[in-house]
Amino acid sequence: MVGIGDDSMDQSQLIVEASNGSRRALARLLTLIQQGDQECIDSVLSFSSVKSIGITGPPGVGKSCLTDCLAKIFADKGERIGVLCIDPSSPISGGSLLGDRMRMEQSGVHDRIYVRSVATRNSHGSMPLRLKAMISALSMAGMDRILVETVGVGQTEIGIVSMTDSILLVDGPDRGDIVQAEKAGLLELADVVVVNKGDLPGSEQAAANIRSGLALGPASNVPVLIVSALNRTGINELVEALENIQLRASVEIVKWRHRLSSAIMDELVSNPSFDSTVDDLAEGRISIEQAIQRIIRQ
Ligand SMILES: Nc1nc2c(ncn2[C@@H]2O[C@H](COP(=O)(O)OP(=O)(O)OP(=O)(O)O)[C@@H](O)[C@H]2O)c(=O)[nH]1
Ligand SMILES: [Mg+2]
Repeated sequence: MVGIGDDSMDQSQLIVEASNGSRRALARLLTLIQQGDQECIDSVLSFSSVKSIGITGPPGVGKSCLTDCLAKIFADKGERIGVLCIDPSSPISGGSLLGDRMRMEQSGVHDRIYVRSVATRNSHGSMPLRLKAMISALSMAGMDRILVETVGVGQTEIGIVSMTDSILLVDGPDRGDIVQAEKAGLLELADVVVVNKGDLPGSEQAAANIRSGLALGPASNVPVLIVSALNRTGINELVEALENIQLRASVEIVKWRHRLSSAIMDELVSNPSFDSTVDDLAEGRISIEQAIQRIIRQ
C-alpha cells in the first residue's frame, strides 16, 4: 500500500486513478517510478506511449524557455502536454526545481500542461528505463505529447534522450559545446538542431558552423534553425520542423542500441550481487572476468 495524502491505495488503484485524470495519483505514481518501484514501472510500461520529444543541449542555452514556448503552442492547439525536466543536480527527494518552475512561466498556469521535475542525483542506476516508464505513465494519464528536457551532451544524456521518439538539440550563439555533442555522437541522433538566443550576435555564425559540420555526414538533411525563445521568433518554423520529422533507419538502429545497452546496464547494476562484486574486485579477491561471470550467472 502506498499513501497519497490522507488516502492510501495500492499500485493498481493508483494507476486506475491516474488514468482517470487524478493529478495527485499521477504525481504519486511518478514519484514511485522515480524511486524505482518495479511493480509500478512494469505496470505502466505495458501502456503504449504517445509521441515524445527529447530537448537537450549544453547548460544555459535556453532549453527550459524553449520547452515552455513549445508546450504552450501545442497546448493552445488543444493538446495536453506533459513536461519532464530531468535534473541531474538536485537530490531525488528534492522535488521540483524552483528555477525551472520560474522559467516555465506559461506552462505553470496552463491547465493542459503538466510539468514535473525529475531529480536524479541520488537515483541508483536505471534512469533511462524509469524515464520510459514516466513517459508511459503520462500517456496513460491522457497526455497527447511529452516533452523531456535534459541538460548536457554526454553519454548519460544520450542514454536518456534515446528513450524519446525524436530529439531536438539546442545550442547557443557563443558556445563550442556542440563539438562535445558531436564527439559523444549526440549530433548524429538529433532530428532538429536549433541555435537559440537568435536575438544575440553570433547566432548566424553558430548555425553556419553546425550546418557545415552536418553537411559532410549522414545527417546533412537535418534542419538547423535559429530561434529566440525570449522574443518568440522562429518558433513556428521550429514547430513545423518538429511536426515533419522523418524517422531515419540508421538513426533508429543507433537509438535502439543505446536503449538496449541502457536496459542491460540497468539490469546488471540492480543485480543484488553487484555491490558485493565491486567490493570483491576492489579487495583483489576476484578478477574482472570472474566478476562478469558471477553477475551473468545470477
Ligand atoms: N537573449 C536571450 N536569452 C535567453 C533566450 N532564451 C533563454 N534565455 C535566457 O538564458 C538563460 C537560461 O535559460 P534557460 O531556459 O534556463 O536555459 P536552460 O538551457 O534550460 O538552462 P539549464 O537547464 O540550467 O541548462 C535565462 O536567463 C533566460 O532568460 C533567448 O532566446 N535570448
Ligand atoms: Mg533548464
